[in-house]
Amino acid sequence: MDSRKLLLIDDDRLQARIVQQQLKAFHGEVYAFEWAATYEEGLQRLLSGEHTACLLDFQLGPRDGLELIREAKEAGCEVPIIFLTAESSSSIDIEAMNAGALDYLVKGEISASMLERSLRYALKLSETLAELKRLATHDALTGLLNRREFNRILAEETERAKRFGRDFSLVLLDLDHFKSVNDTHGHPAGDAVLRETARRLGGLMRKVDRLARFGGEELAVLLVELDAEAARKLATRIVEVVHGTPYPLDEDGKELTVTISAGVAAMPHHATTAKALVQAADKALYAAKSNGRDRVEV
Ligand code: GH3
Ligand code: MG
Ligand code: MG
Ligand code: MG
Repeated sequence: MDSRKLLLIDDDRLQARIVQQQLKAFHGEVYAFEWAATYEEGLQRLLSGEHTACLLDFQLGPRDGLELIREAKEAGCEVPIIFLTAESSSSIDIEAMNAGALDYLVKGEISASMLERSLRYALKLSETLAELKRLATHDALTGLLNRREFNRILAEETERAKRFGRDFSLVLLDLDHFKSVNDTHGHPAGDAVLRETARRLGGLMRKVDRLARFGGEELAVLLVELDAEAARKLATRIVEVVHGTPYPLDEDGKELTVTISAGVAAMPHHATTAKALVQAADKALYAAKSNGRDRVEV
């Protein structure tokens, strides 16, 4: 069973001991336990994002847990927070839920089973959120980043490149005569070619590179710290890895030779905005198509 980490933010040492004790009663599941005794330490730990759930006390010295929830949410924290209050049915519970707490437990009334139920709920929620996030940022057919997420990353990278004077490059790719692949072998075969192309490209990327499905049969690669010449070399390898090995077709061992064209543009050499960079790469891609396809243009 994988280890999950629970964060308790509470200035009361006794409460910390009770919770830690109750976690031991869980059915064979390992919950690592971390205790923060102050507002500042608690917030800092919470923002590390390494916890499955957080139990948060209301009274925390001169500040309170409501403030902490709001501050954490503002900083983008997505860890489910379970609020601990001193007495039941106070307006503080409602305020805590409104501020973004997932649940609340009344101190002194917390049993191991209540804690377990609340934590299971929190865990389920964070898994659901993670899945929704994946669906919103990735393309279902290829598993690559979708265009919206790629554009977000591109804008972020453009800002970073400007601020720190770094190079980065964009490669736009478009499968050649893809309409005829569909027309000749059927749409499912076309889908398989797209998936296989995504897989082959993934094998050429460094961990920091970002690969996206930009449109129908168009892919995009963002290459950090690579100038136009280095990006051209990588794009050439992409073109070779597509052309070099025939793609298997479903029908009795038949194979299909596929080619792809690439357009490269580099920041800041060809453009200084994300929009202009995409335009420059698109123009280069158009040139690759006009010059005979199955090639790279910069
Ligand atoms: P070119 O070399 O000029 O790029 O020619 P092309 O035939 O690839 O270009 P065109 O833009 O005319 O056709 C693109 C084709 O890609 C048409 C469309 O049906 C197909 N396509 C787009 N998305 C998908 C997809 O998800 N699956 C499949 N199977 N085909 C797709
Ligand atoms: Mg307290
Ligand atoms: Mg196209
Ligand atoms: Mg095409």
